[in-house]
Amino acid sequence: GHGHWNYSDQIAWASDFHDCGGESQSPINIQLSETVYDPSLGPFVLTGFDVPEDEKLKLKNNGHTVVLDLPDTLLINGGLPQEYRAAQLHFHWGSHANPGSEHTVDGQRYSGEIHVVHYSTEFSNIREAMTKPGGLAVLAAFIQAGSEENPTYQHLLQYLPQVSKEGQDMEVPGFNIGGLLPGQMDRYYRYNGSLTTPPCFQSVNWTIFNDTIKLSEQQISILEDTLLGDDDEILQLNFRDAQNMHGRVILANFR
Ligand code: 1SD
Ligand code: ZN
Repeated sequence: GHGHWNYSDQIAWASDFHDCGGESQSPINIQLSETVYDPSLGPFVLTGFDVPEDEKLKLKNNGHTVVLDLPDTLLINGGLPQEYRAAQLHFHWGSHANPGSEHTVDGQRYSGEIHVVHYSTEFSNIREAMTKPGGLAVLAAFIQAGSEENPTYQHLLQYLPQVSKEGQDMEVPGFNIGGLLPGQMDRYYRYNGSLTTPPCFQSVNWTIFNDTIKLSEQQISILEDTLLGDDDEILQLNFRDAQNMHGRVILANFR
């Protein structure tokens, strides 16, 4: 019914949430041969992403993903046409048998994807910004298996068992949030799209980093196997299918 949605019923989203049927939807497949080089896209400047331990951050299982609220002192003041303030970050993942990133590259899906959601400092809060063109900016990066444990990710993954049920939340100590993003942030793709969940507002300036994040196989399993969704089943495969480009162009700041 209205207001409720799930990943196994994506085709029905547009009947309850009009924008989900729009022409600037996310995620998309990044077809590399069709990206357009734009040398005017500058480097990112992230300010305040190293959060001190005594500052507590809320971690919550919302039934669709796990969300870490970010202090409003985290700012992006480069790489985008205006200044944006961080609101929260969350993840999309698959299952042991299937990868679960939202964006794909030449049809390839990665194990998972992190989204760091920001809103334009022209607005006083994210609610106001999320309905306006360019009101939001999401930084996205792919998660894939590597040979070593990722120490920054342990800061978060260790707490997942404590928020395993839908609606559970807790406070976690601050850490270096920037360490959750790829080591190299100089190469990225850029396009105009939407929230990947209902209400699918078409207000997102998307950045997808070329460099990926490496987690150990065991860390990826913790992400895939620890949380329960709104049906009390294991929360897995929480990604939306690739949406039609409808003539949109994907820019790349490198070639
Ligand atoms: O899925 C998230 C949703 O949970 C919420 O965070 C929203 C912004 O308020 O963003 C979408 S997404 O497009 O970043 N996946
Ligand atoms: Zn997301």
